[in-house]
Amino acid sequence: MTGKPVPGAPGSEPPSLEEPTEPREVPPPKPDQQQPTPMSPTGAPSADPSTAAAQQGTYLTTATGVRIGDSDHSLKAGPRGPTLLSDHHLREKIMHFDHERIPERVVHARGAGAHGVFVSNGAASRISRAAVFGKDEETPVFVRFSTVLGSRGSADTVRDTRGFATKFYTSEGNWDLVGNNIPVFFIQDGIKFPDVIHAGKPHPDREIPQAQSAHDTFWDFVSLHTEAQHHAIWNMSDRGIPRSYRTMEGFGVHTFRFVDADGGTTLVKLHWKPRLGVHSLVWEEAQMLGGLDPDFHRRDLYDAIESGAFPSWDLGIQTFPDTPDQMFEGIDLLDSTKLVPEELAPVQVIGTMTLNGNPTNFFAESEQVAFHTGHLVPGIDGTDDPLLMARNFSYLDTQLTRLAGPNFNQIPINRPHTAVNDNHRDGFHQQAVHGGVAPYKPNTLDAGCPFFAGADEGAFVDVPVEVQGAKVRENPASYDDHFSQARLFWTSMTPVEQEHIVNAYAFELGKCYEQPIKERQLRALANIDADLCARVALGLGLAAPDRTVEYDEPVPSPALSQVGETWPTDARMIGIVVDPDGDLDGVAEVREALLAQGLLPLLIAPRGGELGNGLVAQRTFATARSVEYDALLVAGAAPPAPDAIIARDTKAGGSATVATDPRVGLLVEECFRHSKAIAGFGEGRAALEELGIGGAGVVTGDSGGDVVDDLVTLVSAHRVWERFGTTV
Ligand code: HDD
Repeated sequence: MTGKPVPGAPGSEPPSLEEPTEPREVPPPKPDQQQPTPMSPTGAPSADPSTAAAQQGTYLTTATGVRIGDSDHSLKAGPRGPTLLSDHHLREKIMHFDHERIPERVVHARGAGAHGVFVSNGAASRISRAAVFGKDEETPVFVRFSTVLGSRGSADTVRDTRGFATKFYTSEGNWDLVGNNIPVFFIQDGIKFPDVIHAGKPHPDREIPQAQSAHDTFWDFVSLHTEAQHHAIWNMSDRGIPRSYRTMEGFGVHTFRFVDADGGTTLVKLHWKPRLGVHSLVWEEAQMLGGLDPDFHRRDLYDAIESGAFPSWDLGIQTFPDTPDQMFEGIDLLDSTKLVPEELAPVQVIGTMTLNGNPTNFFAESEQVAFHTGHLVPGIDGTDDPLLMARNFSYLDTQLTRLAGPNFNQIPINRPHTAVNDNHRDGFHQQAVHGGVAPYKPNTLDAGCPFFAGADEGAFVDVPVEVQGAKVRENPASYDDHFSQARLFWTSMTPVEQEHIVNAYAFELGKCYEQPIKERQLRALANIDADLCARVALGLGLAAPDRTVEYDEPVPSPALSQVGETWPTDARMIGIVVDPDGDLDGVAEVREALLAQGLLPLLIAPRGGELGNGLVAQRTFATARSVEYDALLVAGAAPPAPDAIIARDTKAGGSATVATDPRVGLLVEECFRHSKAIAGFGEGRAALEELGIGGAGVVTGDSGGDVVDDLVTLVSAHRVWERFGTTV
């Protein structure tokens, strides 16, 4: 692992607390932060890009470049007198501030982005002519992860689908892959999108609950509109509460069409496979984090990239023959409520994406990035999936409101890294100074420029697909199966995962007020699985109904389960509980050993500051909570200071002989309950014994060296799976 030291770690530079008094050089903008370079009719840049930086020069100025000597006091008639209307600087500063907010995204409002690079291995170049798939081709990318339902300030760890949108700045223009962390969608036809979102968003009268599906309107819709049942069971599974953006799969969901150099076509589904594996929170952790650290996922992504633990994903494709019926093994490839099991069509890796740069400015990049399913490049095309068709309209349209005009592709983060010569002119927020007099075709006055490209010059060529049929508002018969793949998902889960699904349904439906909605959803669950239905019904105190539909029994797909494998542990967080008067040599040793293996140890001590031996407390007993860590290592558990305001452990009669700070007890007990690995050595081992913590997933030893390797092995399995079911 490379990169900057962990903030607060020994050796890192302390930040200066004073505002510098001498002017210093402004860092240069990143290349993609330049304003669009206006193109001349011949395609040559016509303006000096160096004048386009966001901030230039040393001194504070007005928006029109006039230097300012005071920005702290408004212009007044005397120090206690009224403020003067002639203070242009005041008016301009406040006017701009008043208009800083733009409408949040109508869905996926809450998110975080990062820069990176996609490197193709060339495997897809056999079936797609897209330059982005050339062997060893490197393409800059910007990715934005998001929740769907919550507003911009909502918590990261709510139970929801996650967006996974990638903008590839290819040498042939931008390609956007606007996917989710769930491979299927709630609806088959995009015309239903406002319905499902209105149902999922907070109730219109009270505007609650925020960012969650545990309410009547959501389950009213899902239980009536049963094609949503497949997506809903994914939401109720651990996939609905990811541990991190870094540990999520991504899916293009729709079937796309790849086009080779000869015009030959192949149908494909796209998958992002995280190199760190697919991991989730447990529900209690997710709920706690909503209060303790609502920015958990955003922070995790940012910190991992800052620490040099760059997250990466393999991009893979499932391929299918482009047959006229667009079916594969009985699965309709145009139905986005269906997936194709990996056991039937293996995912073939075609490249790897690594996120290696945080945004410089959240608003400019993560907020203003505008994705669009219609942003395709030669060699990648869509299909007639009615969900995709509606999206192609919606994503263009929504930017007009959100980014206030048609020139949003000129915003630096959206700008292609290739020449733009589009004949679009004027409009709100036009940034380019277009030359020429003939933004139309054909023309003679600009010498016929710009010219049409042929296929050999990289033009996007539409696939000449045959279309026919009467105009109808109907679905094909294959869209009528709403339950078989929800059952496929349920039967592919391990018992632990099934238990989590049952608990999630019982929680969500338990939050509904309307009895008929709960009963109707139980009828849908009966059509998925009798045992699932009975267990949820038990939790709700209702009778389990019988199934009402028949379908062929699906073959389970083990690839859908998250349990059973081991994964790299890069940047997994290990809390180390330290007694400043204890074995600091041992602490330094385990800290180094964990860093050497690429994990991120965080020292937790009774108080902040230097602990001795070059060690610095990064968390205190007051600021640390278990949910931040993937595992806990107890090196010491100092008793509370005599004047501590916290309550003493009453188990020990409140006497000063208590060996373990109760806040350490809470840390350990929560980690244990959430089936995380726990280790203790020396004084820490005694603390674990006093707390009665032992069994599977708990390792102890005399020294740190005795426990580190076992701890890392446990973390590589993500959870101590066998402990689930034995805890409350
Ligand atoms: Fe959508 C945003 C993913 C169906 C309409 N969608 C949005 C984002 C993601 C998705 C990841 C956030 C992009 C960002 O970070 O800026 N959406 C999906 C997936 C879908 C899907 C995987 C189904 C397979 N979406 C869908 C439909 C419609 C929309 C059917 C409308 C007909 N989606 C939008 C939108 C958004 C959006 C309203 C809000 C902000 C934006 O587009 O730019 O237009």
